[in-house]
Amino acid sequence: MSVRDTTSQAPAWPRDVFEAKLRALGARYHIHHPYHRLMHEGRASRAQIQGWVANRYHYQVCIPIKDANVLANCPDPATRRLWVQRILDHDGTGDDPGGIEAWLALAAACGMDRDRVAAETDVLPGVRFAVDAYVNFARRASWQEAACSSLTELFAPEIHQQRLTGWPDHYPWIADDGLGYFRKRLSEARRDVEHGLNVTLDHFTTRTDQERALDILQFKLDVLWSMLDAMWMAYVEDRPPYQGCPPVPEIDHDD
Ligand code: AHQ
Repeated sequence: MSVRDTTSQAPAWPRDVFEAKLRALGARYHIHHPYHRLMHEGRASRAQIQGWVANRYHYQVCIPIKDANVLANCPDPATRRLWVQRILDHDGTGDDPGGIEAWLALAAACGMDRDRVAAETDVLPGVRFAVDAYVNFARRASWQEAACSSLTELFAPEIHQQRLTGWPDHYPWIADDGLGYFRKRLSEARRDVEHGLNVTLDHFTTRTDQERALDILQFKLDVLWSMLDAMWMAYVEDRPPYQGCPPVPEIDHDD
């Protein structure tokens, strides 16, 4: 009998135990990835920071698309009124330029070409696949499952605070106004995750459902970890995709 079969008869965990098990997965949050430790400990080169900024831009611009899929799958106006704020936080409103603009300000503060970042010229295949897996998950899953997948932000305030605290000393070449995105997310992440956690604790009520919720959160942890794995290969191991491949042969043709 598979482990899953035995848990299907097991009683549901109490709400506080379920929450504790979700929070325990923080042990696998990308704050522990060697790439993040490299940046946090001040050991990242300018190129490694710039590579991270360029690739995380793809994640940032896909978040509102992911959240629009959550809205499209959610029949409840009260929930949509809360969830739509996540899109506005990134896309901006009349008086708030939004998180995507703040990320481009971070790129400019890192001495990068805003248009090149916005064109996603340097986004690595592995980053693109991980992020697209997240967007496609939210497209196909129930809105509650997609809400559960956003719970990696339970662990995000610490990582944003680390950057605000450490980067000015470690990376004085980054203009201070570039760190506004991280300041912005400190409060937004806390607000978002309170709603996302309540949706998750309320929706996943059988033991099988609760185990499913843990699997969903692990999937999202995999998304974040895989993005940094791709960046590690490219910017730390200096092994970008196709390095060492022979040139693609030119094929002559008439027109
Ligand atoms: O800047 C981040 C952000 O806007 C979001 C939205 C949220 C989601 O819906 O999945 N997750 C998330 C995250 C952001 N920043 C990451 C970072 O390390 O800067 C953390 C990431 C997350 O924890 O999922």
